[in-house]
Formats: sequence, structure tokens, C-alpha cells
Amino acid sequence: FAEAGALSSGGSIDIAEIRAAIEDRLERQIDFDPIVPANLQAALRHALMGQSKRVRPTLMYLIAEPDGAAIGAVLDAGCALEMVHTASLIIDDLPCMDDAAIRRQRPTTHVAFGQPTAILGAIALLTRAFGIIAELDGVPTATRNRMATVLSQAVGWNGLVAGQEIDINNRAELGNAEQVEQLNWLKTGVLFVAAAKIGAILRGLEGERLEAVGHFARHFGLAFQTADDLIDRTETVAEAGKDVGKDGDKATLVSLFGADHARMTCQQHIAHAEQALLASGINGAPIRALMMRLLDKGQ
Ligand code: GRG
Repeated sequence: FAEAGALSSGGSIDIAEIRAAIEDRLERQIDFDPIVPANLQAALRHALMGQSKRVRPTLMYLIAEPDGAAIGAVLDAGCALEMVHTASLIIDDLPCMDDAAIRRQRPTTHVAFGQPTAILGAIALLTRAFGIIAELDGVPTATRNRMATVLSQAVGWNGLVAGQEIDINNRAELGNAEQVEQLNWLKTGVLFVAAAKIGAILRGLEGERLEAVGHFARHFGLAFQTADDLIDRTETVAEAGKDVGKDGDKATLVSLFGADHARMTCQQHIAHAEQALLASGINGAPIRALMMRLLDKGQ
């Protein structure tokens, strides 16, 4: 795959090509050396290479808009995001969490490889993600440090982990739309913002433009989560017996306030995202196309 040729040819940016380049780069990232036990290798490959939209690395790539030599580093940073996201999915699917049997159109990692290997695999992906960022080729040390900080804040006790804790132990107490949106922010929004900010940092954006990218991604993430809940609800109603793990009875904007309210909230987030995208001054057309492609189904 001639990534520089395929991706830096200028003119229109093809989202499918970016996604293919990310898949290719992930394959290279998991070219394990023989010390990695075969079972762990298979579990990591199973979790990471299942059917995924690769939203976060694609978003990061579209914001970074790399050219020539920078493409490799941006794809590697995308792999790091995808590894963090995949680690969170493995943990989320465990019997003590959402107890899901299917993920990315495959049996979940713990179903296929057992809980111990699934947990170890998640830890391995999470740690490798930070290793990839530390080693990024051609990126100044200060930039790599900023990227690691952004990612660590998104994952840790202020981010995904906080969201998961609320989801598992406090979701029954969620009574109003602000609380549900706060959960959506922690479970989904934070990693969208990290992806977008990492792209912006790699591109060298600062100040108000960097802030605008963050606002854009926050609203995109919240719209994405709400659209996901709308799709889940439609599918659950349509096909009885769909495997939704323990998700089926969860409090979401859809289950608490109805599909119309959720649709309206989604539209509001899209409008805010569009405004912020405009304010960021970056090439909005391909990002808008990504957003619409992902959010249309939920409308
Ligand atoms: C170990 C990193 C780590 C975190 C621990 C388990 C946990 C805390 C957080 C889980 C948070 C979680 C599962 C949020 C759901 C986010 C979400 C919208 C998932 C679906 O994302 P898609 O649709 O999935 O982008 P694909 O498969 O396309 O990548």
C-alpha cells in the first residue's frame, strides 16, 4: 500500500482510503515478535481487527491533514487511538461490566479467548498506545508529550474510566438529560475530543483554533452517542433477541425522553459541531461528510 501516494495526492480526500490506510497500519503495528504468546497474539488481532468504523483515527487524520512524510506519524497516532478504544471495548464487554457476547461482528474477546486473556489483551493495547506515541517518528518531543497528556486525560479517572464507573454503578440514578449527556460525554465525547485535539496538535494548531476543534469534537461525539442509542433502540425493537448485553434496559436520552427528543438533541449537537468546525478554519467538507455518513442512520 503506497500510503503517501494514495493519501497525499491533493484534491478530494477519500474517507474510505483513509480507513484502508489505518487498517493497513494497524496490521503492521501487530506484527508481533515471537516472544508474544500465540494465544495473546490471536486475541489482540481478534479484538483490534474486527469490523470497525475507525471513526476516531479517521477524524484525527482529517483534522491533521498530513502531507508526505507526516502521513506515517499521523497513521501511527491513529493506531494508538484505536488501541485505546479497542481496550475500552474489551473491558466494557466483560461479564462484570456489560456482559456482551458479540462485538464488531465477532464473539467478544473474553468469549473467544477467556476473561484472563481478554483483560491482559486490553492492558497490552492500552500500554502499547502510549508507547506508539512516545516513539512517533519525526514528531518533536514536546508535541509527543502533549499528545500523551491529552490521551491520558481522556482515558483516565477524569474520562472513560469515570464514565464507565457511572455507567456500571450509578446509571440507575440518572434522572435528567444533563446527567445522561454528562455520561455520554465521559464515555464517548472525551475520546472524540482527544482524537480531534491530537490531530490539531500534530497540525500545529494553537489557541482559539485548537479550542474550536475541541468544541467541534465534543458536539460530534455527543451526536454520535445519541445516534448510536437511537440505532440501538430501533434494532432492539425490530429484532427481539438481539444481543445487547446488559445494555437493553439502560437509561439513555432515547429510553428516558423518547426518540423525538433524542433526535432533536442530536440535531442540536450537529448544528453546534458545524459552527465550531467553521470557527476552526480547517477544511470542513470531508469532516462534514464523515459526520453525515455516521449520523444519518440515527436520524
Ligand atoms: C481500559 C481504555 C480503558 C477504559 C476503561 C471500559 C471503559 C473504561 C470504558 C468503556 C467506554 C465505552 C465502551 C464507551 C462506548 C463508546 C462507543 C460509542 C463505542 C462504540 O464505538 P464505535 O461505534 O465502535 O466507534 P467501532 O467498533 O466501530 O470502533
